[in-house]
Amino acid sequence: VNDRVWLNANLATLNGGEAFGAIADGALAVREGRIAWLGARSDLPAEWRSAEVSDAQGAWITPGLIDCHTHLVYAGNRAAEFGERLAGRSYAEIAAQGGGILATVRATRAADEETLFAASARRLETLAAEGVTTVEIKSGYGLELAAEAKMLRVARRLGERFGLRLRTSFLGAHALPPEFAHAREAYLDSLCEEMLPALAGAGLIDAVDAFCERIAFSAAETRRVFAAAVRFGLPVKLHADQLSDGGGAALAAEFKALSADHLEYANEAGIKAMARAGTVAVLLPGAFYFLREKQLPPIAALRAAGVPMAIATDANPGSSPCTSLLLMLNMACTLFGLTPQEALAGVTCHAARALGLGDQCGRLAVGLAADFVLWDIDSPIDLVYAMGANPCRQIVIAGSPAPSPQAGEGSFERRFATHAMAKRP
Ligand code: DI6
Ligand code: FE
Repeated sequence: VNDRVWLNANLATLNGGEAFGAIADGALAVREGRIAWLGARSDLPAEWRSAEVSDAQGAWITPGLIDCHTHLVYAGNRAAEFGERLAGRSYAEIAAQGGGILATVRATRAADEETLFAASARRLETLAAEGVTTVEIKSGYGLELAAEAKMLRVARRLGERFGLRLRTSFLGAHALPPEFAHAREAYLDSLCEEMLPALAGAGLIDAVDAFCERIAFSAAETRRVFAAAVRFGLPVKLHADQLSDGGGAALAAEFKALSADHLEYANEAGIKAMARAGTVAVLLPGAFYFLREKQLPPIAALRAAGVPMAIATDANPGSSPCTSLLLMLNMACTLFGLTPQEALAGVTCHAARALGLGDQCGRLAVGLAADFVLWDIDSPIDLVYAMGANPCRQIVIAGSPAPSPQAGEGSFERRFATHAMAKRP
């Protein structure tokens, strides 16, 4: 692969500091899939003058966007349940009566692997078309070994097919499956002693997640799952304090979790513990919006404590049927009061950290993967401002330009896959 230098671009590096770490009229040089040099074009070293040139034609370049919390792989949908919620039933009520997550578990268990792959690929196509180059996908709609393995295999295959960086999280502790309805301990035995060892052994898990909530698993139960993760050397993440204060933030910090997610009801002590542990706060404005929650996440306290804030879609059929990370940028500002710079950092550098990838991607910096996006915008704030627009012009992953999602024949998935097969081993 030849050296290539991108010229005539404005760079939003997200390397800290003010104004998106912007470099006007910049140059970005790529060698062997990594960023080899970046800076003002006038400072470009002579050795790069002979590299192949890509003219960015005045585009802004940002790091590839990172969606660090999704439940993108599932079958069926819960549109009817949405109707019921609009008529007054609560999310917790529906869950308690066997709907909610368990409705999706039934559909996902019943779906064959190809059907599950096809349904999930359609969602990923939409998500990726907005400049997303790294995606996290959780299991948790199988809740038995075979179905959890099926979900995780589909997630891995999606990553390969789309040529994306993909991280999987095992969310066996998402809900109690019906066959264990009166045997919580037995389900946790099976999770810790059967499912986790088998799935980790098959290389299907990058991290372990749990839903710590009154309607799901207690802090003590979560602790057991985390202890098992530690035995397998796997990092943990946590759905923490979404609907009530269950001490999730402190628990995540205790296990040096990569991230604690949701956090609407997190308390001050938990937030301080997260800061000390280096645990990222993942904010999920789509779920807050779609469930019409009233309790805002403690943004001021997170800021004051210096906890990095990431933003993700939480793409899932029940609480956030959303495949637009750009819309989440807007909602993070309008609903949660983040600044546009905080929002963009939330889907780049901080999202990378939330996946343990902070030294690999999420910023434009020498040595990191050449994952970046060219946007037809006047300023990075445009990405946060517009709702339902997609100014993505081109996506580059590991230095390889992907075809434009807007142009050409056939589905993006097919074109992206052709590209991925041509360019990647
Ligand atoms: N919290 C959420 O927001 C999703 N899972 C979780 O633990 C909801 C998943 C669903 O309703 O299907
Ligand atoms: Fe979630």
